[in-house]
Amino acid sequence: MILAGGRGSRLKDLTDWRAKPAVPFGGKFRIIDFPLSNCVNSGIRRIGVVTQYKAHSLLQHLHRGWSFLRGEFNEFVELLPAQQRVQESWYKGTADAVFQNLDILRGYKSEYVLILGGDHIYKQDYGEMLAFHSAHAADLTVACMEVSAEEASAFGVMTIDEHQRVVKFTEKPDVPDEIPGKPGRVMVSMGIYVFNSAFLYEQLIRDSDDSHSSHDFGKDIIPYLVERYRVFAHPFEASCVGGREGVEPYWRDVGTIDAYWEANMEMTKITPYLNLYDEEWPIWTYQEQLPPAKFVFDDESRRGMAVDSLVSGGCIISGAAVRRSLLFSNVHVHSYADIEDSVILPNVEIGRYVTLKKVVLDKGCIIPEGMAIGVDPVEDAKRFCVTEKGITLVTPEMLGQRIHQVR
Ligand code: ADQ
Ligand code: ADP
Repeated sequence: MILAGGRGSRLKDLTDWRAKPAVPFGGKFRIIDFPLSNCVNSGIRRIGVVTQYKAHSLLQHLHRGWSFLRGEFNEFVELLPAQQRVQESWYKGTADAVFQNLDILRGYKSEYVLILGGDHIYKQDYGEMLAFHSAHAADLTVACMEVSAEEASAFGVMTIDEHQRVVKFTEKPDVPDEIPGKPGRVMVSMGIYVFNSAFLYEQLIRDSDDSHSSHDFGKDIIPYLVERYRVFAHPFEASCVGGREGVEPYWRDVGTIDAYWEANMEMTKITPYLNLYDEEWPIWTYQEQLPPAKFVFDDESRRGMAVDSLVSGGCIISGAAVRRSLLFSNVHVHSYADIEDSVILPNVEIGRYVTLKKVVLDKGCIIPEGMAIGVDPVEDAKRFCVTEKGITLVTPEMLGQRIHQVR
């Protein structure tokens, strides 16, 4: 069950029209492609995606790109939008989102249920986690990783004993408990859970009757279970795919514009942490059929190139220079334009003599000739959204352009 119903409001205007799991990432993908690909590559091919907030582009993407599993082989990606099936409310919390689909979930007749969020970038073999769960005869297994104490308050914080058993769990504490013997380091939940199915159903029913509960896994279910049942912590490094020696396993919450920009920029590095070329662990997505990217060298401007960049199908870079940037599909860049350290979402038109530095351009923007963005932060802040780290987010609405196309 992939939970894809939250808004992700720290992504500001990028999630005005779409849920966070539907936000485009990495020049070609959407965020949800990563957990979905992890499932398929792990051999988990009966998948429900729980949606709620602004789900249109997410549903469209799943419909177009994730219909390749074959029902005949009992493999599927099923869309589970909030629809007030069992009660007159939308999904109140993550546990309620699963509870409201309990009959559908029961119909899958599975022995285990894997529950995860739809909004992180990482590669993980959930099969390893399942094997761990089974070997420890656990009721619930939570994937965990170490973070610094400063970051830890955004997570569910766990204390683990020498047998990997979780002895304490606090959702987003103000003062997180550090790992004994490792000052400044904290063990946190990744929001990825393996449950024994019958046990999960029993607990969801119990929780649904609890009027004090907010019906959330992190806030309610897990703290309750830790005190009463066999809850184990599975270390991410044991199931992370493509990790490199001496490098922390790759997992990114691209929850803010700064983190989103940084994680995208990482992809333009010579050897990114996350290998998108790994045939053993492909990341699947939907992309419409488009002509190949085209580069036109212009003798006058002495330009027509992109370096240290990812350029998708349908793009034309004509007489312009692009450096350390990601161009999603159908981006046209015209002569004398200069683009650096920027993330350009699909269907964007960049006029002549435009300068972009550290900019995230939302889908459908038309940047008029001569405009400079990312050069004068004071001026930019009047029209656009400028982050603490100096990244400028620009949407068609901010440019006074109304969008008619389907996002
Ligand atoms: P958060 O990510 O802050 O913490 P939450 O906002 O509940 O928790 O989101 C979890 C997932 O559920 C997201 O993928 C989101 O899209 C989805 N979601 C949220 N509300 C939903 C709803 N009403 N219906 C359907 N889907 C919904 C969680 C855990 C922490 C853990 C972090 C790791 O609670 O303990 O540390 O994940 O990132
Ligand atoms: P510029 O402002 O950079 O001069 P143009 O829109 O005039 O941009 O396009 C310049 C070049 O881009 C053209 O010469 C052509 O090679 C290529 N181009 C533009 N549109 C298309 C298209 N629809 N199909 C193929 N190539 C195109």
